Amino acid sequence: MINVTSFDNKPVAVMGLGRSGLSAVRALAAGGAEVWAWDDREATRSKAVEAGVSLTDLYQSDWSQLDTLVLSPGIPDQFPEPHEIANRARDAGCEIICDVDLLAREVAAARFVGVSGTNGKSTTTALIGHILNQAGRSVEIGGNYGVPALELAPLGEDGTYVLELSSYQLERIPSVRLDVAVLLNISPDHLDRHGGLDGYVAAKRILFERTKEGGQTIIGMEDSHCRGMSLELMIDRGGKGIVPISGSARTPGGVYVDNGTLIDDLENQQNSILDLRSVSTLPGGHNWQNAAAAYAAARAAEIEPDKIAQAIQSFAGLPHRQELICEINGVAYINDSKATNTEAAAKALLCCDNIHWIAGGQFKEENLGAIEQMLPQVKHAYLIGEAQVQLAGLIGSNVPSSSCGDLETALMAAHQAAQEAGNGTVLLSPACASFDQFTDFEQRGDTFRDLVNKLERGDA
Ligand code: UMA
Repeated sequence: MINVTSFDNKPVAVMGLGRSGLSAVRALAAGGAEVWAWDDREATRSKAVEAGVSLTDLYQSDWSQLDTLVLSPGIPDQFPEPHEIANRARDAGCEIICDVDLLAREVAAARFVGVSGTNGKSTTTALIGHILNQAGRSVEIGGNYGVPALELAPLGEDGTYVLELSSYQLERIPSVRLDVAVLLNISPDHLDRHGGLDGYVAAKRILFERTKEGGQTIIGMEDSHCRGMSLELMIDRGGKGIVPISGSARTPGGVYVDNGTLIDDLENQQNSILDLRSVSTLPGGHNWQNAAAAYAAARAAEIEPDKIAQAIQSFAGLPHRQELICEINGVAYINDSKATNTEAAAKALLCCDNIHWIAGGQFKEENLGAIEQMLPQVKHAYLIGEAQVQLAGLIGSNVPSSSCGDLETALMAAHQAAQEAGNGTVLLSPACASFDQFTDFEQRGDTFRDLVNKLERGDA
């Protein structure tokens, strides 16, 4: 854990006592701050008290004594409506930050790599961390990735923090100075929270504003938003420190993947580095783009190409992202619970054949988007949660679908059909948020994995 000393003997407000809020309270208290901590949910407040946190009702507080509010990333301060505590903070002239900013203030000497994008952030963050680790570097990974920034170990100037940064966090990190910024891709997501697509894109753009002078910017070339931003950056920075990457198309002067082969063109040499088709934990073009980004970030840290290639090959992959749980009688069972939007689910569908597809939950979009083109791969869709009727309507009559209600019913139906066929894939790739039936995508994926393991053991 990091002790945050910048508020020694001063009051600081922390609103939201989830994972990031609780760790901020602990880190600030350990550094000598007078922490005023609050959460709207009574149950969460009780849990916090049990964990030793003393509460201060921020609705009753004298805000003139405060100059900083640490606001949990999930609590809005602008759209769809500003939270009342954010309004109070603003009216009192307080700065609104999140836990990641506190980390940056405290360990400013360390190197920082920030990874953002709509999809692929966690895999890329983990892969960069793995490569640096394999190269013997001192490295910590966290942020939106799941480990709150202040839970990480303190690092000195020879250490690197690799942080997954969500659009929510990017809006609250004024002190962060990145040595390497990675923007993978942008497709519509969290639009309500950012007041629309322009607001979401603007939040992602903050990544570049938080990059050190002389730092590197690694940027995906596979969508028009990122391509547009890279052009802007090229003009602003005279082409310096910008590394274009792609999982599918040639990006001169950058890192790209050509027919599965990772190519380093950073010095315009087009060096072949590795056949990514042999890396089973990074399937599909989207993961190849993640690998290209991680390779470029590792090269920015001056790690040798052959060491990077070796480390990519030993990457174990992440749970809930196209995670192969097992094969039963020739049928593969894949947990892709992290796919909470259509863009992410389409990527998993692209990688499989004869798919018994489990989808549904809370749908955040208006149409099937990129999934539409993948429907011919789907044998049958097993739909769950709040969105089951809406998804059935969007899928239409081209692909058979069933409304199954819950995950267990859907899995049993998919399992039976796939086993009768004797091949193919049972894929959980929901294209939806999980909150209608689960606490988060992790609980949804863990439930799926447990059920599949029971099927494998013959217990179900
Ligand atoms: N709360 C209030 N009032 C409100 C709303 C919420 O008091 O009006 C309280 C809740 O009762 C709860 C706390 O705020 O106690 C929740 O805060 P939070 O939503 O920021 O969640 P944390 O547990 O702190 O987790 C956050 C990130 N969550 C979000 O951004 C929504 C986690 O990202 C991150 O892993 C964690 O910090 C550690 O850094 C998760 C996520 O879903 C994975 N991120 C989104 C995504 O990836 O799409 C952005």
